[in-house]
Amino acid sequence: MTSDGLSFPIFNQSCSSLLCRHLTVQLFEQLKDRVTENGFTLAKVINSGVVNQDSGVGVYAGDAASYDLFSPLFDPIIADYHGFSKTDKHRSDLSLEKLSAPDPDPDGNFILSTRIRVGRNVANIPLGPALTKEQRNSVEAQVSRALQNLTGKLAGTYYPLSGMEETVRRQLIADHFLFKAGDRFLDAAGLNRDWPEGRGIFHNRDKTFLVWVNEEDQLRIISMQQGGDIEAVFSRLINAVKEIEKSVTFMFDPRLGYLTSCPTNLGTAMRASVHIRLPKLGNDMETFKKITDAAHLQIRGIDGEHSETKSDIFDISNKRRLGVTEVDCVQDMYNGVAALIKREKEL
Ligand code: ADP
Ligand code: IOM
Repeated sequence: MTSDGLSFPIFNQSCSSLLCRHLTVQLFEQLKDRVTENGFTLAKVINSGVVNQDSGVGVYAGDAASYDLFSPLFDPIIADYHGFSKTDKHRSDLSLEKLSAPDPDPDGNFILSTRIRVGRNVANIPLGPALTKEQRNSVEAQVSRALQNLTGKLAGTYYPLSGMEETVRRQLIADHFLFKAGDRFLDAAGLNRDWPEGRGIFHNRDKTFLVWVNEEDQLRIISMQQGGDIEAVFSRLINAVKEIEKSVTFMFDPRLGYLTSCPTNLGTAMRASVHIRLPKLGNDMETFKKITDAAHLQIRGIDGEHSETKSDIFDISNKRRLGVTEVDCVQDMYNGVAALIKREKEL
């Protein structure tokens, strides 16, 4: 049993999370008494995957030290998800000129919208799952101040979640701009403590540049727009990240890249996605999955992670984020989406 009272968890037969695939009794015994300087324990690392057995991954880090102290569990999960070994080293590259992604759907028949986001966390404080209320509020103050200094097309307003009108909040979620409340995966990871205090959203006038504050990561920097102009979306994101980095220093590890609370986001912390209508491939999931697997892409429902696909519109994004550069992430997405459109036209 861990010092905070957890025995080796029982996983359902249907559980296929990376946690249940990699946590052995031996590993549990090895790690059960370890605690980081911010009080993060094995029980906290695995709680989300124990409570939510339908997790894809099921583990969260509370701070940079979690990735070291609990590395016998994190490293195999990271290797499994990203194909990144213990001796690999992450590389970052945000050069627009290296990307080749002309609009794969210039007539607008398939792609509804394109979105690219990166996760970021402030250096020298814990990650969200171990953040105190005071630390979270001070992240909000620091980040909203930095965002207020943005000019030109990035200029906008920060809207705290506390006090936001319910109709406005719901509309922002329905329009795919804002995160949902009460996510059970984040809840069990300790990421919803003191909700809604310290959380909010910044956006420019056109809602093409947005920043989520204190959701799964302290910042999610987002560039999005209607249609399939991937290069324009990437260009805006690069510009925004560079501007924000002038006033906020982010947590970065020479091996693991940008550190994030969920190991799926390590490295680039980038998810480049399109919402795309594919009625024919949607009826031939075997072919659909063959193309997305070959291109290292993930299929999600259009209402966010863990949402069901309800129609013939899918969220298609890069899966690998660590050990590949930002350019590679967007290129993966472009290549796969171009292949999907080609196949859809043939069917
Ligand atoms: P994240 O990308 O931050 O991991 P989710 O998958 O939960 O998170 O998506 C967050 C929100 O972003 C959801 O409302 C989702 O519909 C929206 N979204 C994601 N990709 C796109 C896209 N290409 N176009 C429009 N909205 C998108
Ligand atoms: N990123 C995180 N929300 N997710 C991978 C959770 C999970 O399904 O384990």
